[in-house]
Amino acid sequence: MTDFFKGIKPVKFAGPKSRNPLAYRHYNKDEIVLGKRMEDHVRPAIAYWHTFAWEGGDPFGGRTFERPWFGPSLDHAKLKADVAFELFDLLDAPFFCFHDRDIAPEGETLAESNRNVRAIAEVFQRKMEKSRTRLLWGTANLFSHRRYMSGAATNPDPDVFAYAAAQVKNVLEITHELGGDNYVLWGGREGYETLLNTRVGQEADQMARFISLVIDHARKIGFTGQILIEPKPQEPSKHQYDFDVATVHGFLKKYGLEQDVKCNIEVGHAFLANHSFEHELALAASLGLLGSVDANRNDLQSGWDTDQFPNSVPETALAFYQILKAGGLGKGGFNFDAKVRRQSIDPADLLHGHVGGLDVLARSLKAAAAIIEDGTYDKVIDARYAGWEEKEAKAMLAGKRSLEQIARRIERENLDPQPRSGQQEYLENLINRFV
Ligand code: XUL
Ligand code: CO
Repeated sequence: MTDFFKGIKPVKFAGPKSRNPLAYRHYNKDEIVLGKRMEDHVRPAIAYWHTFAWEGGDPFGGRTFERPWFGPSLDHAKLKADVAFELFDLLDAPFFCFHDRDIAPEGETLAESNRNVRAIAEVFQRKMEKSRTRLLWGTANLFSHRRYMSGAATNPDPDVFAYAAAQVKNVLEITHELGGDNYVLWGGREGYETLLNTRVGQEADQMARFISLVIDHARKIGFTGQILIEPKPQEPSKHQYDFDVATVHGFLKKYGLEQDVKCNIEVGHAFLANHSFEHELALAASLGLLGSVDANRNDLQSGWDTDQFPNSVPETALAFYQILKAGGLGKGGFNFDAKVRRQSIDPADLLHGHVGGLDVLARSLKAAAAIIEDGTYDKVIDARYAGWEEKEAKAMLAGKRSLEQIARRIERENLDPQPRSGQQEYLENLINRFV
């Protein structure tokens, strides 16, 4: 045991009336909601990068956190792993997620970097024998090093493409060996800073080839987890190719990859793309692309990806409703892609962020389940589309009627459809009964 979290007791469920700030008031992992354990609905994960690797810097100043594991050596990385698993245990977290560069230092060569990552993966392996925490997903950091400044898969230099591919091979294999349920591709630099120096068609071909290589290798090594793209419209690049779910879908369809790849949908990224989180979830579900979720929120004034912990039950409840209607997240989960603020320098702050975030998710899950159990809302929506259950409408939708036939029927039956209320205010009030 390290003494980093000295004096902090394991976080337990204590019920909504508890005044203990480091107890779960709503997150009760074994509570059954719609026939399933709460933990199995949420599948929460702790993000290594924000919680252990981030130093508290912003564009105007550097490190604010003083952590004993900040340093360049493998020993520092081992200490970081010790503290990470202590936090997983304290929070009773079922999952975690990492990038290769979060867990181990970059070496002089790729071979050395890969060895470092493997050394820490072996530390994880041993720790996972004693801990209940499992790997939700692994990923490669293809955006921090200067070699990736013009992209990884979409770099104009094929050697950078190859370097990135070699890096992903290593993390994919390690993710597989650690029993990870998913592998995530976030294209931080897969986009452009200026169109003046960019061939978008060429770069799309490169990105598709890269993803195909990952899919092929995953199959070859027997990885049965999901491969996920994480849409984001911008930041750090001015424009990112995986802009949003709709854009990713078009890309996957063009290259025939839609059966092999799903989406990891992040709240803050949806927001940056001028969508709501629930819009992205609903669309992904309808396209068969709903894979996993990065839970966080943006600051409404900053207009940037601030990665704060979720804090709004009404908003997250609408998201959970979409997830429940889609049949749940399957192998995915809720990764807290969220960091405490740079002034939150105490070890306890790391727990407050996760405890609050998890309680918000628990309340949101219960609210969404209550909406479904009550049934009124679903009935209103069913009634709105009920016309499509009728014979002629079904034939039209199935492509069994031509434009001429449809036009003839309108004349023959002298149809004059009357507008009906969209009932938005009624629906808003109805939902507010549950959130
Ligand atoms: C960045 C982001 C990443 C991905 C993993 O905006 O969300 O942390 O989740 O690379
Ligand atoms: Co993310």
